[in-house]
Amino acid sequence: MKNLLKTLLLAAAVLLPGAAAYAHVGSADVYFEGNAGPYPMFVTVRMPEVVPGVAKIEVRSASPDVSNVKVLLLRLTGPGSKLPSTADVAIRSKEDPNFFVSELWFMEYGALQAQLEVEGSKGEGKLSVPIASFPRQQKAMAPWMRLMGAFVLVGLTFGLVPITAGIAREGTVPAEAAPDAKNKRNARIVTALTVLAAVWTVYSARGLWREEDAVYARNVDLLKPPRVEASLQDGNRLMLRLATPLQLPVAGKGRETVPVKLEEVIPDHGYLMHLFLVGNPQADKVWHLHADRLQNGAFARTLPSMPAGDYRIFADIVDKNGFPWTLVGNVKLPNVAGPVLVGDDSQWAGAPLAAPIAESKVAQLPDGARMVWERADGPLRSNVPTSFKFRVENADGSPAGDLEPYMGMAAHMIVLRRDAGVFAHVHTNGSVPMAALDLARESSADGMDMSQSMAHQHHAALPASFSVPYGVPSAGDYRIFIQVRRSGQVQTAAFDVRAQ
Ligand SMILES: [Cu+2]
Repeated sequence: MKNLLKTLLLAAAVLLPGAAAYAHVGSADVYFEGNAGPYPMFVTVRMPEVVPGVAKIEVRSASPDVSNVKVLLLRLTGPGSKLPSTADVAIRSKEDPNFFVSELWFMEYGALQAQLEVEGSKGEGKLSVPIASFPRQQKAMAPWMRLMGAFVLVGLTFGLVPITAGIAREGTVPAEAAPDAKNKRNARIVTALTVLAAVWTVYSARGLWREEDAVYARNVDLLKPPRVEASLQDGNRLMLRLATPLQLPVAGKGRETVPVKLEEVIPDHGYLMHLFLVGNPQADKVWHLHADRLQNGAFARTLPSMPAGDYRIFADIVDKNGFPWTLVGNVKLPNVAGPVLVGDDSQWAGAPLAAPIAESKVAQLPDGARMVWERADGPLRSNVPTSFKFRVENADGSPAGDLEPYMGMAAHMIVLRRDAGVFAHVHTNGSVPMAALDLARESSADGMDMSQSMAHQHHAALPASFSVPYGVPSAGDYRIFIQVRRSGQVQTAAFDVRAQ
């Protein structure tokens, strides 16, 4: 009975719009470019808003020789990563033979992966796409469904009353005889008992329903971007602490959670924490720093010289299971005097985000060079998988020849919506964290394409043009920062755009 009710409750969960969540803020869908053996693929995972829920996995092959794509879902790490379910055969589009779509049920929270098995004229290939699965909102039940549920529950339960009473009154009475006094008395007792049982059943079903609802609401809350509290010590040391401990709920296990320890986060492209401090509310200054972990799970970072002001904090970490969290917060700083930026730390300052927004496609770089956003004509559309293409050119317009990997990658893109409801830190292979990608490669080492591994990118001469696969999740004004390294120096370009 309990399981049946649970199934009904889950099946009936319909909802209220709520704030979207974490790992990247407000940007849950996965955009990923990678090779399945010989086949370059652009994969988009459209995440369900509720879990359990159905995700749509869209696969676009860059080459026309792919004939078949299968997709299966499994955990990113641990025993579950070795126990694949049956693969779903993706449906090939009739209009576009290079486009395949698969729909998969997401039942669990946490770090998962979609494994693609691709067949074509060049043989087989595999590709693993890390996915962060979490419920984003709780939906209110539609009134008609609420009414129907109540009717079924109350109607069926109390429907037992006349049935049991009838059995008690007439079950033992011969066909043509009438029930005697004893039969009638039994019937009254049975009626009373059945009514009591029916009331108890409906009452406990209501309790079970409410508990299930409360647990789900709590899970949505636990997986919202965690708040970080910031304080300044010794004039320039920024201390970061979680407002409440991180917990990953376990789907379908009531109030069970797994604690996520900051002591156990894993490095993501070389650092445990990518710390972004963004001028608030103008987005006219950005620092991309890397904080050190202290023994008690707190993080700290000695700040460079910074002007007084209000700053938004976005701090990206990846837990040991490959689940990415973006910690968010605010800090008011006085004028800070600190050391000069070195190594992979970087900074940008520019014009405030204008209102109304002034779209830009060209950004000046420090030495007279510029970065050009090769944007298609027309507005930027939200939720459309897009290759954000950029080109770095010298002052004379020739392609820059001095691009080097910055933390192992050609470029880092930081996407910020004006109201900070969206923050994403993405790379040339997409929105998945590099640390999760490394875990996916470890967990399925057979036949995986390693050519994009960071190790292979070091010391390579990089082309002046590159692209970042991503889709902005919602309409609004965005500032997009692109960070590259040229001749040993990190340079940042900013572009403004309104998405529809
Ligand atoms: Cu990055």
